Amino acid sequence: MTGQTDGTTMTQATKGRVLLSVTGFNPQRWHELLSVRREVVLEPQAPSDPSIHYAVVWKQKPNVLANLPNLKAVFSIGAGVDHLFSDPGLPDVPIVRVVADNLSQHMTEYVCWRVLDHHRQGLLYRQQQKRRLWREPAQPAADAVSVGIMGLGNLGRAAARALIALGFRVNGWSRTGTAMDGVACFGGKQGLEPFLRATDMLVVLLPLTPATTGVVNFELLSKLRRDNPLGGAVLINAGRGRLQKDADIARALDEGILKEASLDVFETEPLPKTSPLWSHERVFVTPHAAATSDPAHLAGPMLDQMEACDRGETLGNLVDRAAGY
Ligand code: NDP
Ligand code: OXD
Repeated sequence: MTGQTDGTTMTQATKGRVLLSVTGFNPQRWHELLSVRREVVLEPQAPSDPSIHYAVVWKQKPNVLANLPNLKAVFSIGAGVDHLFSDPGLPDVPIVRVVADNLSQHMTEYVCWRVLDHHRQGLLYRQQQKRRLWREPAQPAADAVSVGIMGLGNLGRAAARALIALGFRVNGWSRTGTAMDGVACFGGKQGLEPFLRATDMLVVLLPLTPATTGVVNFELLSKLRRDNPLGGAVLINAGRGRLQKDADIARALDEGILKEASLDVFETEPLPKTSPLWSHERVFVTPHAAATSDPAHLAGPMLDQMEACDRGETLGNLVDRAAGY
């Protein structure tokens, strides 16, 4: 039960209900955890169901939110919100996205894992092991390698801090070019080329918006620094698949523009079985698994925010609709 400011008491039954609208995974755990404090439904009773005050969504069915008259806010189950904006019936209510230490920690692990594997020549050692070869290649120092992070937001900054602690030189590119200690920061269109020219290993942690769609293309990859101690440029994308052109990455690898790539996201997901990226010997594929939202960490803070909203307080972690992230 939750006390209200007007002295009445809100019970589970009198609080607005939560619509949980998810495609692509089983929402059972989210259902259990959100139901602890609110009634949760998987479908509105009618398109204009007045009992629904909040929606918790991941790739919701198009138009399911369009006509709910008492909807106060939509909560994205992920940090990214492109899945919401692709719905033509998205209503004009506040959108809250995931910003959580637990998610940043997972993404930092993924980024450090992939950066270190490329840096410490994991691919070469796996090939040598298959051939029972006992050979030690030259090992560049971390401070001889520049990792450039495209998208220096919550996840990019957390990864940058860990990479700095590991000894890498870190560059960051963002829309505004906001400064960060220990990172050479570049901003906007004019900052992109100098950022790329100073980067040996590119980590993409951008949101997908109209401005970023397809940005990781052949032309961009051609500007990365190839003459470096790693013996070539490396791409790591854990942002969104439609930031990149899959075919351009394959071409860049085959033409020696890229040495290796680690890809967690793809233009089409699941990655079609026919994609040449699956079998490319210099590509490391993971199935959009770099940082998965954990309901055990996220459902409680979402319910807290719903209660704050009911009390008339401002919501946190709001999406800027004009910017698209
Ligand atoms: P934030 O909103 O905190 O940060 C976004 C960053 O991207 C900011 O630095 C922003 O610039 C920058 N940016 C946005 N648009 C542009 C642009 N047009 N040009 C240059 N820079 C731009 O997002 P998060 O760090 O929380 O998350 C980033 C993305 O990671 C998510 O949107 C999602 O797509 C992806 N993700 C992937 C996961 C996975 O498992 N693969 C898991 C979780 C998230 P500025 O600082 O100036 O605003
Ligand atoms: C997210 C994701 O955006 O998991 O959080 O992709």
